[in-house]
Amino acid sequence: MVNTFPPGFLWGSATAAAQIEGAAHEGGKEDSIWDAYARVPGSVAAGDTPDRAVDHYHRMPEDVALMKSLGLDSYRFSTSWARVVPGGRTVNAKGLDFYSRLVDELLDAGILPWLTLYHWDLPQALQEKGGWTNRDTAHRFVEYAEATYEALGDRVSHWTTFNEPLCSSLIGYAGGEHAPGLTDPRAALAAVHHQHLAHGLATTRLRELAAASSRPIELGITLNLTNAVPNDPTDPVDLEAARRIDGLWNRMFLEPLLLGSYPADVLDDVRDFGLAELIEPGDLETISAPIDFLGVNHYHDDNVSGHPQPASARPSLKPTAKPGRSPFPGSEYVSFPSRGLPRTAMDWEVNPDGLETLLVRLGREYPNLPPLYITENGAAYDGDVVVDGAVDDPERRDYILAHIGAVARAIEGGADVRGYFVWSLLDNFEWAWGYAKRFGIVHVDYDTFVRTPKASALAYADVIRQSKEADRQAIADDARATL
Ligand code: GBH
Repeated sequence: MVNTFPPGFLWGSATAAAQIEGAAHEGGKEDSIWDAYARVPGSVAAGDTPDRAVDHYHRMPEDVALMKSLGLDSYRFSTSWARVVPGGRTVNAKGLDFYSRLVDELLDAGILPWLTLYHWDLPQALQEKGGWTNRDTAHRFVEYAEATYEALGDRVSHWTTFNEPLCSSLIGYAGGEHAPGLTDPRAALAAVHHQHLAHGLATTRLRELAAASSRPIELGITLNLTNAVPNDPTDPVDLEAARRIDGLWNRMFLEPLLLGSYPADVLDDVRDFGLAELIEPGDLETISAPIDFLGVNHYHDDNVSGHPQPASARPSLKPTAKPGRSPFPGSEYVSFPSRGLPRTAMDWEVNPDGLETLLVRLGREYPNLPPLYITENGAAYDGDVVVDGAVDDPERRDYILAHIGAVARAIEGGADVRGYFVWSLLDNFEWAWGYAKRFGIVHVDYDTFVRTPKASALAYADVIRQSKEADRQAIADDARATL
């Protein structure tokens, strides 16, 4: 398996600021929307908050040492906007200093920093001005990106604007499950467009700044992409539902970025919710500024079933979706039935073939697709226990190994995949699930914050080691063959 990866394939793991840092009100940091949302009773399981998370803010050197011990090539982390620009207006040198120390620590350990600017933690002060429904937030994002680049651009070459804009728009503004907890389809679509715009504006600006200082820069975005599989491929209602979900969740993000237009069928599906009216002349040119890579987060496919939709006027969304109804604009009459595959503790299907299918499809459908990186893939399972300084997690280990195998097959099938980041390095604050779901390859004791690599971490370290060994052998074999 491992020798099928191209030379220089990047092996890493990923985290996000709000999920690991803690120190939510230290070093000048102010509330993000997740700090505020977590205080709303009933929003996060067990009333958990990101206040302390896994205390990475105070244990950063130890965490970098852990990454080094696993042999990681790269570490994907996010900067917290509310730490760098608390209140959304004034740059906080102390906040930037934390990331500067992190970057130095990584570089000293021989680990490539892979920085994401937005992993869902908008400053609460900007939310109070409308958040992503306000076009101005896109301009504030550019200022935040500039400040971060000014502080770190001399040492960070790989920049990602957004992590999974689908989640921070549709799930946060229409699904009511993520901060800011709204259930308003118009707000959700405004958030989609303004995040796209923020991505395009920041990409253009960072490229100018890098060119002005003659530094190399790799710029991209991370999307969560899923195959929308019709539950019954002979049923036109299921096929229509799968088209809608694929349109809203995948193509609504891929096409503006890669083709410079929103998909016409999706614009029609959501025509009652004001998206088309928000698009100003020039926006799509900005949004489709060239990117150097596309990050793909993949966890599961979606098995989609449709329910006949009344021909009359569209129903307005209810704050709580009924069974058989989704809260997503234009996809209300859609549900996600089980097709009997094994499931993780998140109740997500395990189907590694889906990742292979997805990667091959992207190359086939988008001729100008940039190189791909799997920027997240991993699994939550219950039952991790520390016994004699070890954690046996065979299900997580098997999940990760099987998906790495799927990536290898996709590469053989022609997909241009350059790296893989496991989600996540550490057990962490799993958003609305709080600390109840563990995705880490490293176990965290939530009382003592002690870190213990799980069996999955050791297996992953082994994959990395074997892959590097295969690289070296290939170089030697080439040399021998040419002599
Ligand atoms: C990622 O998002 C996040 O980037 C990361 O922060 C997070 O910790 C990690 O995954 C694990 O959750 O139930 O049918 O509505 C996850 C992407 C997109 C996966 C939405 C689940 C829900 C489908 N998620 N999807 S449904």
